[in-house]
Amino acid sequence: MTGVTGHRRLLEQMRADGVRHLFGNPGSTEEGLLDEIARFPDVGYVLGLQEAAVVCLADGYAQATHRPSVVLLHSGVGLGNAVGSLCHAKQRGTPMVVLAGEAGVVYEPLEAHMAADLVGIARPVTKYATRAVHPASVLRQFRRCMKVAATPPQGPVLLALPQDVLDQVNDEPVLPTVVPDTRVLPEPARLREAAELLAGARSPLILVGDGVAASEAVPELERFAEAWGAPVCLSMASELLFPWTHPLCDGLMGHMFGEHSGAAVADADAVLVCGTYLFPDVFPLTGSPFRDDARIVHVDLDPYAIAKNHPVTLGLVSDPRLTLRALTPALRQAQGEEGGAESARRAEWIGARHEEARRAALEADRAVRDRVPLRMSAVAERLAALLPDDAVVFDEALTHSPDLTRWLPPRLPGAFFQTPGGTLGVGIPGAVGAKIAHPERTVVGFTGDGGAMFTFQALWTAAHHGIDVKLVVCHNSGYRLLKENLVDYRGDLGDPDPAAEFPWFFDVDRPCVDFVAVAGGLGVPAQRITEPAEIEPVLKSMLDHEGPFLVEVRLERDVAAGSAAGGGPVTEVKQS
Ligand SMILES: Cc1ncc(C[n+]2csc(CCOP(=O)(O)OP(=O)(O)O)c2C)c(N)n1
Ligand SMILES: [Mg+2]
Repeated sequence: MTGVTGHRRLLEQMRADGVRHLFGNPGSTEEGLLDEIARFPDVGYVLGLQEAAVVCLADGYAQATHRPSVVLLHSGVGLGNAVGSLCHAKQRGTPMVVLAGEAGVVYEPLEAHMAADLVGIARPVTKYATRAVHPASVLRQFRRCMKVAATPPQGPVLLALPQDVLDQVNDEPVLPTVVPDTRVLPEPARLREAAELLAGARSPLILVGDGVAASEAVPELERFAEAWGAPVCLSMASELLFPWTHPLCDGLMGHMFGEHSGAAVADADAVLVCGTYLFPDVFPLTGSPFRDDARIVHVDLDPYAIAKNHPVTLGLVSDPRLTLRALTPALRQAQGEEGGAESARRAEWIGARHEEARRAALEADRAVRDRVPLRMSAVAERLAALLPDDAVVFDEALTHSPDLTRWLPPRLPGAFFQTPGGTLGVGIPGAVGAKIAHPERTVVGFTGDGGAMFTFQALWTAAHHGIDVKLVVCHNSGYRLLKENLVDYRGDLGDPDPAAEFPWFFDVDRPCVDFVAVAGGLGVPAQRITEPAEIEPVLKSMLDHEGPFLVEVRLERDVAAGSAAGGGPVTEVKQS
């Protein structure tokens, strides 16, 4: 055959789009494409040993770069393994293009072995799913996928690639993908209207989500919150949206019970919602939890998210950064001098309340610093002193996350990632992916002993590719979050002793998983911390080691009654 096949053209297209890594697990239906990869040393192949882990590796990389990552999976079985991770990617809006190989269009009528409806499998867990069927449009479809994945609201997309289509000569032009510019502002009159609705509030509230990070609007959000004297509550947050050290930061809202989200907004007479949908709970309230007289302004690049479940007073399809930047002077003007002074007094009062709560929580941590079994706060306190300022934290510590983030409070955009709830197992591969994106920075990933078991294959990927990531398993020998949520559930049913006993299968302890051995078996050196005296030396060995390293921390497993309570200036993660 003369001419270039679709396999090579597709890789040329990826190169033109600046794709530097293909995250994959190979199979026989993609061999034409796999065989071409060696010709493209600038498009590296990152080998993952299970597709759930492969997608989470690509997810961490995309989170850390805000650009689409590209994944290459094998047929229905590979895509099937990836579905849980894609649920997570869709929920958090990860820009990602998933390519899935299949034998060929010609084999479809034969219902050949392993033929599967890839588009049908992917559709519910992607933003867009399509299949290449002709060599005149393979690159066209790839570019469309890149564009759809990268355009707000970002998300994962699927392109199914029948090998017989790519085997043919492909004469398509290779052109960089065009992503539309979405830096859009509302008309000045609408901005004034928004400012007037918000000005004069006595109990204002800001609810933000990942759209703020996608728009790189953190400094603008700070200025606006300060001008309005409003607490900022983090709704769907999988990265830094607002510095947790800022006096107006009210913490995470949680993702479990609508009553908690409802309580967080119940008193507000004016609410600015920005870059999120309401409410991201597993059990959301069906009625609106807002006050009847609350004035609600929702700013989002995703029109679907605005007034999705509950009415708002004014919806603006616009870019968070530009809108917050323009809204701040408009608000100052609408507030007038007296209103501005009132907002400043309120900001001071909120800040003092948060500082008092923070100081009390740190004091409580210090009081249990030497306890055995260990508290995660004791480890986090020591780690905070050892980490460089620009270290990247990837947090899937679940029930230990509040202990962790009290001592390592996220401060800088791009330096903190967190599971927003959903699929378990994002922590280890997510940190590996983030380290691939930031090889020059220290990256530490945290996961639970439960979560770690879903995607520990990514340890091998780190060892194989020499990815110098640091990983901490918060080992409490079980599914503590499920215990906490059961305490809540029983409490709601009026159980007088809701923490009395739990289903035996919430414990994962006979045998207790030995992560030092698991990591060793996958080529990653590891050490265990069980006693306070071991904390500092083991953390130092981890940070001093060149190459991937895992630390298993044996932690308390008890659950206190009422530990799942939400709302207020707490940093809490609730997952399903
Ligand atoms: C793929 C998947 N399966 C099951 C669950 C349900 N689930 C939510 S939290 C949890 C336990 C997590 O345990 P671990 O990671 O050890 O954290 P801990 O709760 O102990 O802090 C489980 C099983 C889930 N969220 N995702
Ligand atoms: Mg656990």
